[in-house]
Amino acid sequence: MKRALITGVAGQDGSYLSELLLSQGYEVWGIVRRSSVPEHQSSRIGSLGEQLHLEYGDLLDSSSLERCMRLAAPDEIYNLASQSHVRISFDIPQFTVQANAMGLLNLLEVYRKVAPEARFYQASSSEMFGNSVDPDGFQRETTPMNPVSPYGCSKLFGYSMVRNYRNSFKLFAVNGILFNHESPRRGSNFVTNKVVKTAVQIKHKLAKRLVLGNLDSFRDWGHSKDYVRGMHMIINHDQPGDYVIATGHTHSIRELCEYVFTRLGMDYREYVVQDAKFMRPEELTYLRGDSSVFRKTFGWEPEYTFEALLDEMIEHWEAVVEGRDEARLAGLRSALPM
Ligand code: GDR
Repeated sequence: MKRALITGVAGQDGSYLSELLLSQGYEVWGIVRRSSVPEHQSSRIGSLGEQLHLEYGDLLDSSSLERCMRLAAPDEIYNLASQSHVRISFDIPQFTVQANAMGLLNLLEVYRKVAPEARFYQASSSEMFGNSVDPDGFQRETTPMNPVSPYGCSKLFGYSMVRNYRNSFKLFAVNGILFNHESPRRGSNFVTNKVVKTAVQIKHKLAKRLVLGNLDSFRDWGHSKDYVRGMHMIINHDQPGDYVIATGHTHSIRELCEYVFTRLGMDYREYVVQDAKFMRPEELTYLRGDSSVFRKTFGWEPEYTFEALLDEMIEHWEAVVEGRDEARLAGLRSALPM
């Protein structure tokens, strides 16, 4: 039986990856940070119950990482934990860099010393590209990286350290350079879920308007479920490498709003307003990933289109509002986070 250790296990990707690995017979260990809401009650991983081995730990506490590494004795380590919100990284830049850069380095060091035979996956990000675009309109593995946010800078450090450790210490350490990936489990302060959730609220008269930042940036949105399959493929390849995972399609925030509101029988222009507080000091304006190296190497294809992804998210929030998901209805009535 293979053993996996996942940081960020209670997040969107951590929960889908846990389900995937458990379905393949893995013993799955997850590191969770202590918070006032016990993680085993989290709606994302709560249903997995005792199939998951959860341990308290923190990327900023090396001794906790070492304890978890020894307990889990993993064959595969997935570092999915981070301060993952780009705009908020401008408010808390030092914490973001500590968690995403130093935290990753802490984990790499424990990996190198305690479990060097294991394989290591780092959640790298398209945010590392910043506003670099190849002449054909895509970002790919060879596109220059010029991040435009504290988050992007911290991720570029992590990406580089993983390559450095792979080359210096002959470790099987890899990067997945993932473009935006969403699902009903996405946090409500990321734009897809914010748009879908608020549009459903508006339709059911639980909200009056949707307050957004920049409507004219473009993103390449896929489904988290498709992308965690990709993580597992990369870490199980016969040689370590770094790969872009993306759909190759791009849409603006405006197009996202238009699709979601139209599906719900409304015109987004009547409800969407802009507020500077949701703008970024420097914006990454355009993302469109070329994942042909990854597709060719692994035969991967996404199962979800942009429309199928949003339809699933709409159906999720409709179920919540219509009272088919009572537990979540209470949360829906509370003020929206940023
Ligand atoms: P992103 O995702 O920054 O690309 O990073 P996010 O959904 O936060 O923003 C996407 C785009 O939408 C614009 N936008 C808004 N964004 C948010 N969050 N809230 C708003 O109200 C709003 N209005 C407009 C943004 O300006 C941006 O252009 C995500 C994260 O998951 C990262 O951790 C990950 O690495 C990358 O995707 C790939």
